[in-house]
Amino acid sequence: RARGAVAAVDLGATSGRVIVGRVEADRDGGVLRTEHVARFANDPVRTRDGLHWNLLELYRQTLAGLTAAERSAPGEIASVGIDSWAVDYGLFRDSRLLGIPYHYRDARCDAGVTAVHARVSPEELYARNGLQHLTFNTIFQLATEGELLTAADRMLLVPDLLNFWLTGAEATERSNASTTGLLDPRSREWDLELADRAGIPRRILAPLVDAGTRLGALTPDVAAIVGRPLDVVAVASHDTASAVAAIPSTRSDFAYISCGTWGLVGLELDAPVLTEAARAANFTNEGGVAGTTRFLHNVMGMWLLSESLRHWERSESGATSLSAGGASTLSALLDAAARVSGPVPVFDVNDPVFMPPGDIPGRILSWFAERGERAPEGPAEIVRSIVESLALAFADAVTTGAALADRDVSVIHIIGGGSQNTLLCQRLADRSGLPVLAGPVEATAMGNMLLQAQALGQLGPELADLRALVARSTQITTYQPRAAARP
Ligand code: LFR
Repeated sequence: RARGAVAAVDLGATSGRVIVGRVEADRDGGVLRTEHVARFANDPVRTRDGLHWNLLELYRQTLAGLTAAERSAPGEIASVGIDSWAVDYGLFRDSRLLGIPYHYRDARCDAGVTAVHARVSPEELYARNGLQHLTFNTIFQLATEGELLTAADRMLLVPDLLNFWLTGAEATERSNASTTGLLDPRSREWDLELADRAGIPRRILAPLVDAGTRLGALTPDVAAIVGRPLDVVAVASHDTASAVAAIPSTRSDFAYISCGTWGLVGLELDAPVLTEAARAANFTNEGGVAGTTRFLHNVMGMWLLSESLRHWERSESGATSLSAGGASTLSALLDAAARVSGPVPVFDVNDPVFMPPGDIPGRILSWFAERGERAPEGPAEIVRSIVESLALAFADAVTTGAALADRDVSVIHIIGGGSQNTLLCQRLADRSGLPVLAGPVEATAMGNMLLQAQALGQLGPELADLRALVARSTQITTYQPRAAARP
């Protein structure tokens, strides 16, 4: 077996981290040991033309993180892999980045949706690309680019873009390509005819590669910064694909919630479900590792909590009312929310009004006011209402996904940052009537690392080999449904 550590660069919508991992063999089949070597904020920047990712800063942090990784394990790192959120991209001409990549929460996409739908009906689009309708799907974003699209000779999604800057290799990894709206979910090849009809030049689509493909070594100037010409591997570069790969399950009748900024709720299938019912329910067919389909629905997720907290911390009156309640951090707020007794009103977390950054608590209150319903009062009740509404939306999506795919579900795995939220996990168990298995928190980075370990031949070739290793390497918490607590 090849030896060596691997480094995962995992970029989330609010923060990034670089983790070094080693598969350590033991009698029971080995475990993954991990060490965080860098953490950094990912703060978007609003300019006159909209909301952007600070991509240069993310690249700088990636270089700094890889330098730290090399220092923590000198000479030991066998490969590096990058994953991030999906759909967003940079356009290039002659290898030069054109413009500053947009954030998917920017409000520019409506024109792109209208333009694409005028050429390809929503029904046909779904039959061809299997994607739930999200206004920020790459195909719609590209349709808003105008002249820039005419000038461009390449489009690279965020992880592929960073890989290009690190190595000079231009490729699009398939799990993330599956979120563009331009990939055929059956053949996993670019749908060039669809691109033609949507007015997207074929030349901007890079060659596709599968997760696990070696892209090349760091270029000499990058290697000089990092300390060594490390090898870069395309991992399942869509963060959700890496997270789902790391579900610590040994069975197949599970639903999952990859719970970070978003709550991605669904099932793992052998083939896409492209029915009209799946389209109407807004379920997506994204590409997973080892030929699997991630049949899932985007639920608004922890964004509602993190952005509410940011709003309260920003606004003076909020800060006063928070400290008056003795709760200034998320964990204190969640404790207070757990103590709220009596029924708490719930709202539709997927209402698009909650998409843009800003005053989420205010928008929640307006949501109730517009419907003439009683609204939650004060931060603790608002937080409880968010948690209850998320648990309800998650449970509903599990039921809907199982029905659409005609599958039985006996357990829900929740992974990612949201798996630490005990109130959410318990209420999900109560509302779904199913046991909820929580953890690992760092599922995405683990999936990233283990795919590299697999490519190095350090573990068996099956998805089951990878998952068994995660199960041996993490503490899983079980939440049983409480019949009396069902709403
Ligand atoms: C989660 C995620 C979702 C995708 C959203 C936007 O981080 O990747 O899977 O729908 O971000 O890219």
